[in-house]
Amino acid sequence: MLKLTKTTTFHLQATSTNYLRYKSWFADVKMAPPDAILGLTEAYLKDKNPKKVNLGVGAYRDGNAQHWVLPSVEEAEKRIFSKKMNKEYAPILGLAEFYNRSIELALGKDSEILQDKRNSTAQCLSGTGSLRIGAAFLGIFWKGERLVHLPTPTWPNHRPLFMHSGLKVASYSYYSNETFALNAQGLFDSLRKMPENSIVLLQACAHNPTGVDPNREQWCEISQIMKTRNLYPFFDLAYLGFASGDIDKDAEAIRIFASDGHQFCLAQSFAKNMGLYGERVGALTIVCSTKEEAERVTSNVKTIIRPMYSSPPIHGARIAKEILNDNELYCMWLEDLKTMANRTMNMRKQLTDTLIALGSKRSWEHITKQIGMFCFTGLKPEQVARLTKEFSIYMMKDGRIAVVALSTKNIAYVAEAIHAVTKE
Ligand code: PLA
Repeated sequence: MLKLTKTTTFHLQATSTNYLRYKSWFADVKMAPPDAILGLTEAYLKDKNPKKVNLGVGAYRDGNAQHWVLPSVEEAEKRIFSKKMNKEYAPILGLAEFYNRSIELALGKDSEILQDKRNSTAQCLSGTGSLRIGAAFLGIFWKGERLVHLPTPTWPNHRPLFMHSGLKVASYSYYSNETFALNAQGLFDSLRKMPENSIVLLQACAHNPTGVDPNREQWCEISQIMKTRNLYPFFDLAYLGFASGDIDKDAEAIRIFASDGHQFCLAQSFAKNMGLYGERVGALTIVCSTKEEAERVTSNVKTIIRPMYSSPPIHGARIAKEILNDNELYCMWLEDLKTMANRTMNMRKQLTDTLIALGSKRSWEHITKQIGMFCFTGLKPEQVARLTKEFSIYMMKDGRIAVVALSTKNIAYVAEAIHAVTKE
């Protein structure tokens, strides 16, 4: 007869089939740290302070601090529902009418790559899933230096995403903490020093978290250096149209690289620019040297996707497909993009003006100079800690705030709190 002590009773639990569970398989699994961004939402939701503000995750809010379903998306959904469509599986590569328009949006209608059919494109699970399938493909087929260079700083998910695909990760200079601007010289020097045939992750527009992008000349210089050094570009395009409200302007970097003859990977997301966050709509493109090479690449991309999640979800891709294939909806969407970009720029200005009106002596010029969803405030980790502890304002430790989450409802409170922790 077993003598049950306090510890043994913990391990020995009778189940409905009446046998005893006697050991743990995962006893040595340690608690993982919360996610740097989504962990903030978890903490925010638990906070009881009625004044709490979540400036962590980049999710657009309207003037009333509410989620915003884009009118173009609402209209597309109405049309989809009226068609009473089925719920069959999508093909492994997803909906062709979606992903073909998606890549056309990035490369432009007159793209030679598209005319030559040198693109291997697949619908994937939003930006993250597109990056991840691209990384997995490179993890298997990359013959060069198995090293991906990431900008400093970058979106925290880039590092694990490439590492989980069996690639090593290194950093390159990007941003100056002194000038709050691009460290162009440092960036060029970094590129010149990288081992040839390695991979470089480039954020195509609205760099996360800094909100600082190279200008046209600087992109041209980056493209030339990368060509001379045989470096492989992997573009992350998570904010097309969101940076400036203008698709062609935001696609400038990619089009420069395309016309310079680079072959590259491109991960597109429709989370932010169509507000389809939870629908997980995105596309991966691998630009190849010939149509025949693209076909071989595509066949292998399918073998990566199939055992991972089989095929992508259909609803969000149908929405994007409707918008991208119908002129009236497309024009509506361009207006929606402008609405989001303009409100975001307006919030930047209001935040700066309110800080100055409160008597802040610091320079906040960078808030309006930066673009996209985020502002890299320059706040120190201890100031961020005070904002969270004393004011229930949730933001990334590196000082990044989601400007898109500011509204007339919370901006005065946020500005007062920032002023309180930054005045000497
Ligand atoms: N790439 C960059 C540069 C991003 O900022 C994000 C999202 C993604 C890819 C992936 O987006 P998706 O998978 O939703 O399409 N960054 C957010 C959200 C907005 C997040 O961390 O998941 C952010 O708050 O940084």
